[in-house]
Amino acid sequence: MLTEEQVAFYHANGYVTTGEPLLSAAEVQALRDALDQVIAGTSPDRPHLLRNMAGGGLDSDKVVVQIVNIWQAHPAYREHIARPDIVAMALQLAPTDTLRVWHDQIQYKPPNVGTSTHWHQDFPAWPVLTPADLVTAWVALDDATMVNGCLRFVPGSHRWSDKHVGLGTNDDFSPQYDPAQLPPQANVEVMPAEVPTGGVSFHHGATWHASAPNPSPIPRRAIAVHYMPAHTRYVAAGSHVMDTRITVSDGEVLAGEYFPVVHPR
Ligand SMILES: O=C(O)CCC(=O)C(=O)O
Repeated sequence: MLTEEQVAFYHANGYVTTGEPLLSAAEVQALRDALDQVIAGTSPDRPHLLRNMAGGGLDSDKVVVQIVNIWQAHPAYREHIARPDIVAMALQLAPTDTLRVWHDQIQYKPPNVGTSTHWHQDFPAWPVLTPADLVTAWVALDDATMVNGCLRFVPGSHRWSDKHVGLGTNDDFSPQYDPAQLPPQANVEVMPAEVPTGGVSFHHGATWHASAPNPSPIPRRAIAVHYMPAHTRYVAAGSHVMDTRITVSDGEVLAGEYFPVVHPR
């Protein structure tokens, strides 16, 4: 469980890392092996999406392997998204009577060619749901450091606005933003979130975050699970890669077979 200080840190800053690894070495290895199978196309089933997020093929010279809903492809990830320890922590950060998975997401930055994930907030990338109260549990499958492209956060940014229009990335990898959209007390400061193999960091749906390229010989594999509290509702006007899995009507709670309930079980 998270300490009271960690929960308070999350509410103040929009993210928190737990420090010590949560997953054992064997658990991490099982997820790495399953990831290899999914990428090779030899897993029991297929994920919802598998692509190079940077464009082009997986053999390109700039790669972020993005996989959405790897839980659909391999039982190791089906088990991972419902891990009682991570779910219990997510519930401390987003208290609710029913916690569902919106979707999961691998972002794998391969050695040498792994490229950047630009500064963004998750909520504007999810225009099919509201409100922004989702919490993401991001588990490192390799030591994630400043060398191989760990996450970076802007503390407190989840309190400024759910949708900062024009949030982008400068040449020096600092966030590009519009000061006119910030409250007077806002201080745009970037904090790296290094996470050891098997460790977890959590972030809020409106927190500014990014990860830099991976020019190192060390892979940077990670699995993010985006958890939604019970009051998350469908917004039919938006569009998203998960659209084809949504069966509820506009304004209804976003629920269904493809949005597994992980609490209560
Ligand atoms: O894994 C990364 O580098 C980015 C992940 C991310 O943007 C997210 O989990 O919301």
